[in-house]
Amino acid sequence: MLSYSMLYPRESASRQVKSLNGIWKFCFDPKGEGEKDGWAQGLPDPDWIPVPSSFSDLFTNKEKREYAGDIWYETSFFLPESWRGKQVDIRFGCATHRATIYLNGEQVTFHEGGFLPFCARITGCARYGEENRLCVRLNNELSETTLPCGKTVNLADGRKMNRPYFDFFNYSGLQRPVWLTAVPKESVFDFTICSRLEGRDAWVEYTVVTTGEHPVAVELSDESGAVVARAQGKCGQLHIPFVRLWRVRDAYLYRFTISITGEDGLIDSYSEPVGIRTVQVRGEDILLNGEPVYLTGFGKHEDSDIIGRGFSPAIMKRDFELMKWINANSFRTAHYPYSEEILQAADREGYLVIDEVAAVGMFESLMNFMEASTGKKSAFFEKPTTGALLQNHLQALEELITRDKNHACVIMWSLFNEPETTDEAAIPYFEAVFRRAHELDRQKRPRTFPLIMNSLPESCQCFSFSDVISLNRYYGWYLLGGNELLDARVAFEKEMEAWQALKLQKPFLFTEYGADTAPGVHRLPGSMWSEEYQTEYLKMCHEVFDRFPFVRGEQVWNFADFMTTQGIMRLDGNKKGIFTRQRQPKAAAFYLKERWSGLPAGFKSRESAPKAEKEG
Ligand code: GCB
Repeated sequence: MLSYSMLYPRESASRQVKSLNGIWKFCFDPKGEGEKDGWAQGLPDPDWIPVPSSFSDLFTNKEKREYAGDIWYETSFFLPESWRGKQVDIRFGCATHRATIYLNGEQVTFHEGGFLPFCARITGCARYGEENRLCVRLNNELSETTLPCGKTVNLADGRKMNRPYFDFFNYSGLQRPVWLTAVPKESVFDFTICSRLEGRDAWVEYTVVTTGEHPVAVELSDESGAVVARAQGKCGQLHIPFVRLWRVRDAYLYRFTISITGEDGLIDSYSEPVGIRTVQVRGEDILLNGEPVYLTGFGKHEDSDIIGRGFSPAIMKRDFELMKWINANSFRTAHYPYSEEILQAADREGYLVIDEVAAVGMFESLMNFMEASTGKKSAFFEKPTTGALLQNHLQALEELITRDKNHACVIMWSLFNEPETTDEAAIPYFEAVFRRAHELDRQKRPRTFPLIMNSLPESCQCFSFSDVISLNRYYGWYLLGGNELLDARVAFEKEMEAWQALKLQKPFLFTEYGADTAPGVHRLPGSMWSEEYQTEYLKMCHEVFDRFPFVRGEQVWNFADFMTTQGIMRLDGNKKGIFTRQRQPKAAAFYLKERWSGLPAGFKSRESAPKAEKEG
């Protein structure tokens, strides 16, 4: 179990929450001497910076934009006298990629991994009724034991540089909200729910973890506030007659409230919106509430102009509006866990989410795609770093599942992106990760991982671990593009026939397919990089998908253009977006909108399979 609570900070009669977002002090520390020089007590001659935001695109100076190494943040806050005697934490939405936290000069915690929340307990060293100084030493260097993977090299002038093994810019910093929280000493630490349906009723099994022994009561209320079920004890079941289920694009959220009461009344209460639904894989079907669903949507990124990977409620809102407009019903959190606020919005909007851990770059290859189709082997899981990497992977997985397990929107865990699977050495590593995901998840949601182009039916050693087979395929882009699109289709179908011949009896998803498209470039006839070609390419892929009844979803790469490392293969970033980085549509958006509006929810399920074949 984690040493801190992952519950999202929420106020209640017993809990206080104060935002620490805003303007902080900031210093680069290229020599890594800040700690020795006493920066934990306060930064010398600091610059200022907004939190949350990535730092890179705020500056006009190249060294700052591309900076790799230590960076320091500082802020101060006043702690009310009334918080004395409570358990006081600073909660970071994330700190990329690792952080040491100091309060009033004293180290309070260290956290590894840049995409999940953690808390620094400050009860002991906090000053009540006074100002407190908070300093953060952050480090954004990549290595083969970090998630995501990469390496850090030295340039001729002594500067460090990150070399990611993945295709997105290594944005870092305090990129998500930071909170100050006060909860009673005896408090709700965690809870887990798991629903079961029986006719028109639901049973919600729950477990609550608290830090004390006083009695616990839970209740479930509907959207009007009326209590529909109650129970006593740290674990039990709630019975909901005539349940309103959480459905795709038709979400209904109940409120789950936990209270601890003592001799003198309420000790703590915590409340969270929850959707009631079941998820299951049966044969080739993905079932939500027992009904087959076909996924439409995208692989996304947290990425936008200026703020980089910084959380922005406005960008989040625009993205959901665009996904609704285009008739998407799902997305994958490529290639790392997203801000909790995004999952809360997906719960509210009824979006299906494939929740991915930041296990990307586990194939030593520039940007993860350069050698993808060459058959190159990098013996990644034979490296001496594998043991330490696995530990970090399992830790990140525990944090992810603990954080996201109660979200109705999360229907699947993605445990890697495009790892090297053609080497037997990968097998024990996969075994450990897949097993752990099942142990951690009370709901036993399906597990998957997207397969890279050279993980083929005949060469991949690891696909059988997946409950759902996810393919990232670029026939017509990295392979046989442009005038060879017809040959691309032939090669693509050949691969699909080889999968079909295995009779896996599992659903397949396309978690990536896409073509780089420069917005505003129009060509008649279409040619690579033009908006016309993106549509031609997508149509070709869809014709292939529609021929195979076991394909149960399509997520285009990518929702929007996004920033990557500089290089000859990328023009101001990756341009495979259906929307531009500024969230305006390319021509293909109108084609997708039409295709997705016409697909029935249970497209290709047993009943509609013959029809799908005919249409294909
Ligand atoms: C992939 C990767 C993704 C890349 C994409 C591309 O297979 O999973 O991170 O951005 O290809 O566009 O090359």
